[in-house]
Formats: sequence, structure tokens, C-alpha cells
Amino acid sequence: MLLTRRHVLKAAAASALLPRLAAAGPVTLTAREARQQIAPEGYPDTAIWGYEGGAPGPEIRVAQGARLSRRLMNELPQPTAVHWHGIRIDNAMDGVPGLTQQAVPQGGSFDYDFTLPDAGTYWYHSHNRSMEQVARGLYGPLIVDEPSAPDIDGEWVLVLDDWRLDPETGALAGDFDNGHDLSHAGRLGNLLTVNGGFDPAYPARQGARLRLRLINAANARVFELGLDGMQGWIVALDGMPLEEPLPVSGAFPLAPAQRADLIVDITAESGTAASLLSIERDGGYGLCRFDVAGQGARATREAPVPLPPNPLPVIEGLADSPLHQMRLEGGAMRWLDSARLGETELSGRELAQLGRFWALNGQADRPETPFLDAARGSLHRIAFVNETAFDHGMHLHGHHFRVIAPNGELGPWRDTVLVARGETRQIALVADNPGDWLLHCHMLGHASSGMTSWFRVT
Ligand SMILES: [Cu+2]
Repeated sequence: MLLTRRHVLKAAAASALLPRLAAAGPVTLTAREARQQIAPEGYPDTAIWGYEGGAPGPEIRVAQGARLSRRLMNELPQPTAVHWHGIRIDNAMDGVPGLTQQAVPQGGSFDYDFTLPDAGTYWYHSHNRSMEQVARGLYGPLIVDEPSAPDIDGEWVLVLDDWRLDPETGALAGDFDNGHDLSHAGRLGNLLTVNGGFDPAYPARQGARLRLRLINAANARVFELGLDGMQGWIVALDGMPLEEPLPVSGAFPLAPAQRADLIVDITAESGTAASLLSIERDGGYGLCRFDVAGQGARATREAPVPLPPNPLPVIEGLADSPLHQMRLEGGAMRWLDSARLGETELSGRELAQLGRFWALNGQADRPETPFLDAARGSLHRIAFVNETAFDHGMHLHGHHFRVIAPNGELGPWRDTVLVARGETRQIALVADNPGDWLLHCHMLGHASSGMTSWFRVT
């Protein structure tokens, strides 16, 4: 083709437009390798994988009801995908490779675009080889603001994690799928962090009322949390407001993937520190601290009012709803006799050689047919029967559910329920979000070695 002056002019005009088009393009979320000071100052830094090169990745904050749009760019040496944990999301945006999308190859991209129906504290994380990719740092906070904010003086998003580091080199231990971790409690770290660092400090005033948004991003650790130098209330769990704020007294658990929103009043005096504590058998360890300088409000305040409720479904006729049992089986000390892998029944020994240590209802991988095939809008009870010697945090995608208390009353809305060893926990689920949804243990090594199933809503 001959280039005419008209063609040249058109090309020039197009190139002049390019910078503007690029600037107006989608907001990216790049998953890439980076280095970060995870261990205390004086120790070497650590090679991580992070969104925008940070662990946690950038805080994404949107208004309730708004759309979120992000182009995932994969600069990792592995395929990846992003799951938006706790969001009652359009199924195609849920980020589960092999179920809702293909994993994004190295150098590839994927456009996520969805609305956020509920206010609250959520998070995003890798859902491909998650036991490795989340341990390497691929997670970040996702905050959805209420139309009217609670009466507070400040707010901190606190992402909790534990890391398994070599103290000499700062390197992350690379044994992500070692059989001992998989068959026991999962990968537990030797360094506890908040927002990707050791014992970070935040400023505060005595008497200040703060909102703390706690997110457990650890692979397997159930944090037992306590407060020192502040008194507070739990006002939301897994993003969803409690009907009445629950005063914090003593320790409260936060299982992997769970969130808790606290409203706290700083009681520590100016010149001292208040702390978020990890309660262990031999005492409490500070996870992060609030250096108190100066005085805020003097008067003791009344308990906070509940956060505005989210548009969750109504649960009626629970006693008449079908009850589905899911047995949690296997692991160390209760080794599987046998379980199915695909259509094949294998012995526990054969499964262990294949890195499978757990099963859900006798199936040691995600089955062909769904655990539950629900009509849209129908109400179901699921009983998680934990026959193992370990705790498991069971997570449903695309939905929140209500925990059913032993006395039959409906408890808080959650997306992840901790089922202690030997315990049975029932939940009530309104299956109102169409699609194929994962149901799995959020101890990520357990999920990859047998504890993954799914349900369908049509
Ligand atoms: Cu588990």
C-alpha cells in the first residue's frame, strides 16, 4: 500500500492520541517478584511475590454498591489468578482456575470487573497454587465503605500473617508442599507480622476511638488475639456487621481468611503503648503497637452502635430445610483408610504417596459432581463433621452463611467457619448466587491435599 499524506496525518493523529488512551486504560494490579523487609531491622530482607511488589498489596477501597475494575498482570514465574474473598460476586469474576476461569499464564492478563453489594472488610489473594502463592505474599486488603461511617477518630487496616523464614538469610522456606505440614496443622511460620513487617507502630492518642480491620492472611495459623491498653468491641465478622457489638474480653480466635472489625478506645496513657496481642500458652506477644502521644477525648464513651446492616437474604423455615452432611476426614493420627481420587478408590498409603492426606465425604480431590446442587434462592443446612485431629476453617465462595449455634439459634454471618477437631458445626445457607462455587478448607495446604469441594446454584 502506498503511504499518502492523508495516511501519514492519520497515523500522526492516532499516535498523538495514544498517551491519553493509555492513561485512561484499566487500573492494573501487577503480581510480581520483589524484596521486602519482613524480619526485624538488622536481619536480611526477603524475596517475596506481591501485588504491586508489596505484601500486603495495595489497599483497594471502594464505596458500597460501586464497581471494582482491575487488570491483573502476571509477571510471576507461575500462572496465577485473583480471588476476591468474601465478596458475593459475579461467578465469572471469582478467580478460581479450573472452575471459573483459566489460570493467567506468565506474561498474561485478566480483567476483573464486578460490583460490591456489601460494605465491610474483605481481602483479595491468589487462588492458584495458593498454598505457595499466598505464603509468598500474594494478598491484599479490600475495603468496602458504608455510606455513613461510624463515629471514630481513625482507622487502621491490619493484615496478619506468619512467615517461615531462615533467620540467617531472610529467605522464605521453599518447602511449600512438604508432607508433614500438609498432613498436620499446615504451614505455620516462625515470624508473625502485621502489614508485612515485624511489630509495626502506629500513632494514637489516649481516649481515641479507632476502628481496627483485622484480616488473617496466614496459610494455616489460627490467631488467638487480645488487646492491651485498649478496650473494644467486635462490630463485624467476615465483613458482616453484628446485630449488637460484642465486648472483647480475653482472647478471641481469628482463623485463616477470617476478618474481624473492632472498635477500640485507647486507654493506655500518653507516653506508653497499646498493643494487639497474639495470645500463646506462655503469655501474650505484641503483634503491633499504638504509640500513645497526647490526649484525645477525655470522657468515657458509650458502647458503639451497630454498623448498618448489609442486604443479606432472610432465613426462614430453617427446621424444614434439607441438611447436608460433610465429613472432614484424614490427616495425621486419623489417617485415611481409603478415599476416592477422581473415580478411583485408593488406599490411604497410595493417597499419601500422591500428596493427598485429607478427604471430604470420602473424596480426596474436587469431585466431578457438586457436593450440593441447589436451586437459586433455596435454603440449606450444612453440617461440617470434623472427624480429624485438627481444626479446619471451612470457606464457601460467593455466599455468606449463618453459623447455627448448638441451641439452634442463628449466629453471625460468616464466609469462613472454624470447625474445631472432633466438633460438628452447622451453617444455614441461602444459595442465592448462581454459578459453580468452591467450598474448601482455608488451611491452604489442607485444601491442596484433599479438602476441596464445590457446590452449584442454578
Ligand atoms: Cu483444614
